[in-house]
Amino acid sequence: MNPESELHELVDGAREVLRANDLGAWTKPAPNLYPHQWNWDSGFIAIGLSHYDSRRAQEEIRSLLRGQWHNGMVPQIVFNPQAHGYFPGPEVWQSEQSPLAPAGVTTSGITQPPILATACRAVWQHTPDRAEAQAFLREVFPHLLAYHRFFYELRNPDGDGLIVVLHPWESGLDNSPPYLEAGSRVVLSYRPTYQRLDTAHVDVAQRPTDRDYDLYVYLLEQMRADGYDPRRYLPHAPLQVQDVLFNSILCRANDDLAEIARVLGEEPAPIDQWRRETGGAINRRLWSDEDNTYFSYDRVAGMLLKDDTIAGFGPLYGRVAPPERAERLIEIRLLNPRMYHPAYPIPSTALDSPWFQPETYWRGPVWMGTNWLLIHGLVDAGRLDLAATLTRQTLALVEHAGYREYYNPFTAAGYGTDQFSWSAALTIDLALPLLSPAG
Ligand code: 9WN
Repeated sequence: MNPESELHELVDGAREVLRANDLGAWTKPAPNLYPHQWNWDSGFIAIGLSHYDSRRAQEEIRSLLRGQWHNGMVPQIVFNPQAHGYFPGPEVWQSEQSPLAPAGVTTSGITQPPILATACRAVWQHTPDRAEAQAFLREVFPHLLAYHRFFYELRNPDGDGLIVVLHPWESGLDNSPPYLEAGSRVVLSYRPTYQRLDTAHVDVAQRPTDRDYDLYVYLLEQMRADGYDPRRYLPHAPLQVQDVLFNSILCRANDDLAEIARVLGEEPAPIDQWRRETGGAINRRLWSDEDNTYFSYDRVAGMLLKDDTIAGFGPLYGRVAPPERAERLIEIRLLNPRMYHPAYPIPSTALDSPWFQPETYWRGPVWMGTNWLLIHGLVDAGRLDLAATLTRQTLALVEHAGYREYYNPFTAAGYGTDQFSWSAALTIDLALPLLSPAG
């Protein structure tokens, strides 16, 4: 599998996808389905770009930061005024009505998994001109600090560092079973009126259901009525999930932000403290000893969301799982062919979950982004053998079906949009270290 010439082809093809989706200073996630700039997509894209065009990678981050809110939030979407055909667009979000929103740009009113500091550190590492690399960090550091402070000041309702997600789209894993469960308890006081546009591009069976969208739009409208201000909205928010993957991503981003602070001669201690708090809370509140895994917590219902998904492995990536828990996660679950180890791992939902569907979005298919997170988690858990195998298996998906949005875990059939930017960007990041410098 993946001999050197094929890896070169994969990298070349990936660069071509990123070129085709490049809109000058930022990259759309996909040609038609996603015509705006997305938060964690741009983080992954910047990591890929940084290997061969660090200036353009820096630009990707700067573009995203144009959308940063006055309270520090970096939004899920920065809208492209030229693009149409994505629902919900700027006319639905109406960010300009909120006093917290930035001027001169329209965005959504929620955030996404905070890999941004991690991406900035990678861009800094890969920038050949060291003075330029340092200047980039100096420029972005206050923005990253404000973003993380937003979480600890405004999304930390229990004061213990366990950050709360208020909309399934914030999780990045929109229709993942914990959100289906927590969402099923939200009482919609009316049925929102809207027209979906995603199913014009992708087979309906591969996307969230209309019922899922009713919840998405309803929550959007609830938040919009409060100007997307967590101070006003959070106290009565009907969906509040302390998401294990989101918090793990934040832990690792705190490590990267603290490192950035050290490089700049800034004070890393408060960032290290955030990291300790969140890591401690994940281990105290989200671990289920009887299930050998971590789960997200439904803060409205006051219970763990015991739906078995890839998010449970998040603490490997976040470097918060103690060795004994990491071992149980890997041996009992990750390598179990009935749960997370089909021919093409890692399924986004466990194979034996009642929610599992191999072709539907976050309910089973394999995604490059989550595999990439897990590969890093395995490296940090000292499982270099497994990380190397998973890297090959992940690249095999692209070899088989191209740069698709997600893949069937049994057959590697590709689903969702084609030409998906983060699948391309992460192909570059995973394949390049496997190529010999002369090759
Ligand atoms: C809503 C852009 C985004 C990803 C998410 C993925 C999908 C959007 C949608 O596409 O979500 O944010 O419209 O379905 O779930 O992770 O960032 O690629």
